[in-house]
Amino acid sequence: MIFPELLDQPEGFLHIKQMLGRAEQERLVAEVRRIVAVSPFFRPVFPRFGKEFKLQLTNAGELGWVSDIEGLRYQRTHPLTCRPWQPMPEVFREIAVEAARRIGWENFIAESCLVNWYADGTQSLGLHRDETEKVLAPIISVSLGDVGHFGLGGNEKGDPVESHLVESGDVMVMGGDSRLRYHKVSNIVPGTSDLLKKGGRLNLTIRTVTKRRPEDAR
Ligand code: MD3
Ligand code: FE
Repeated sequence: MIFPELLDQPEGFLHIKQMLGRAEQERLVAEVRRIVAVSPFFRPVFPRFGKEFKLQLTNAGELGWVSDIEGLRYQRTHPLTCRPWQPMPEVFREIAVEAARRIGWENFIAESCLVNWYADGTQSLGLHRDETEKVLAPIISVSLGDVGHFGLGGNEKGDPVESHLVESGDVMVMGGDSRLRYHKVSNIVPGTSDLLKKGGRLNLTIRTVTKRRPEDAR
């Protein structure tokens, strides 16, 4: 089967606009509320300098991504409560498996879900690449709430950045030769969605961190 989204996409990067309908978006938000009740959002700091991130985050799954004065890493527990992360919701896993399949990646392993919260228009995420993971499986991104601007760069920090509008219900897949591209998030537009009562934008990134699929065994 050929998916229309596979046409006209740079290799490995896929933006599936409106993959999720309103009811499914609401289910995901309910899961996030459940996660946050046990694993509250926290504002991490950058390694070495200790400057705070603009956004807040939490995680679900076996491993969660954290940043503190010591460095960037995945760990099994919340940095403030010291309790294990909540299990990966089955609906997160299902969406990630389906999205990964659309770039030809079968049997995606959902080991970690990083939940980013951009509370308002002042919160953003600077240009970076995701390289804390031990395995270069695709990363699946789910946008919920207000519209944001996702900037997709290249493999070098100075490469041109193309801007994508990301709306509630959009899913992006970053795999193949796009997996290590630089990217950023800026200009969340307040009042563009009524999904979240308080407004703002939630982003879920569903990730494989350490596990290799049987077919990747070398
Ligand atoms: C492109 N989050 O948490 S997800 C992040 O909307 C992060 O919160 C953004 O970047 C957000 O690290 C965007 C999209 C994303 C994730 C990984 C990528 C885009 C990517 C890897 C390669 C290229
Ligand atoms: Fe990233």
